[in-house]
Amino acid sequence: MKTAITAITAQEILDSRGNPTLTATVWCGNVSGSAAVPSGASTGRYEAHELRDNDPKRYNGKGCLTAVANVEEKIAPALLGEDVTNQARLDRLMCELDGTENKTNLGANAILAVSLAAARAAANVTGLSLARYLGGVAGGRFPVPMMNILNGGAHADNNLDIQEFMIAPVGASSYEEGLVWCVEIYHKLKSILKSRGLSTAIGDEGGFAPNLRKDEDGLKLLVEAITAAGREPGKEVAITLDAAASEWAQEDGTYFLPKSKKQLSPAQLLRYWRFLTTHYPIVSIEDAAGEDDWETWQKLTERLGGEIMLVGDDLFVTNPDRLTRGIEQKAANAVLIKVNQIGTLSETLEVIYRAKEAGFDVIISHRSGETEDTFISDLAVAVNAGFIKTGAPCRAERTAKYNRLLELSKAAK
Ligand code: 2PG
Ligand code: MG
Repeated sequence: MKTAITAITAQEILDSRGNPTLTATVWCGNVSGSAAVPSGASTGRYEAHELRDNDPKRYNGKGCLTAVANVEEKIAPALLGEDVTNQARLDRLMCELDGTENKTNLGANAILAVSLAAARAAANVTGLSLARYLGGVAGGRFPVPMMNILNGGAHADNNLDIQEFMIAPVGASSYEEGLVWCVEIYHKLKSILKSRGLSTAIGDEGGFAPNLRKDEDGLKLLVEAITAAGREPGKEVAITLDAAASEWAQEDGTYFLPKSKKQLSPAQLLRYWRFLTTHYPIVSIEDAAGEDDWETWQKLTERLGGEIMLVGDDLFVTNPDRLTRGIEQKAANAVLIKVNQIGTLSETLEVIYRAKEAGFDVIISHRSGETEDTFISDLAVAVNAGFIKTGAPCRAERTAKYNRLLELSKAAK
């Protein structure tokens, strides 16, 4: 059987923030597939366990040698001889071998590396692109990019509390056209910042990270840049935000915005989002409330859900159970998908299809700590995701994803 797994190897590599992560390679005879695992900075409390060595003398405790050893010494023996195209079984075997809810024993990073590498190996064995292997004849729609061109929050050392100010070319007729628009806007934004003596240094996801008077000024800048690039704000290019408000949530249920040092009650937070969405062409807010604040999420969805996407990232952590709760309670109306939040491809697909069934929008996402791996581009096309969020058109780990989409798009013509 040419699809039988004959070897699995792994090694430690570096991510875009200079922290270690790992890559795994799954072999079927002389055909192989590799995949690397990303890592977040604004990590949700309910994400699957990212296994680190915790050896303070090496990489400040962040080494991934234990995860590498788990792949080679524990996962590999359990999967040898298995059919690489039976993704659901491979993922189930790894989850059983781990035996914990959060993948604490083997590490979600170790499991994910193998899970994704197996899919790549399977695609290579069958001679299909990863997108075609994952999506079959049903896939093939290209996502609208959400480009994070202004960075704040935990992703930059500036004074902006909102983590991501993004542009989405909702009026473009193709992925390529949208990409051109976004890149042109990115460069316009750079010129505007420069002309005002503001910093054009970039944050973790390639967006600019200037100090501004307040977050609202970031929205003004985006509208200005969109207009300067000859696009109509809202109609052709809309704004999307990731507040990453779990970073603001306090024990007592209030919100503290650490950079502006503002304290907001949930009701004030709601009013803030209502104000911004009324005055700016915002079509989506991610993590507009904290990961435990289901009540505010419900209110937000009730009040703003008819007009914009309310995207659960830390709220859902790509977890089927948390998403089901959100669907039942009408908290949010869209889900952010990050493969390493849950740790296997099968569970990721389960969440995507459950979301779609419930009428939720699906946004496939990178992490702030990324690698050159472009798995998420293929995944987005395979599942016909509405959007992909993978940073600014800057920094090779971000552009790799956009470039892979260009490649897939050309191949599809
Ligand atoms: C997010 C992500 C990606 P991080 O919050 O959506 O943009 O950031 O990977 O730091 O969690
Ligand atoms: Mg987020």
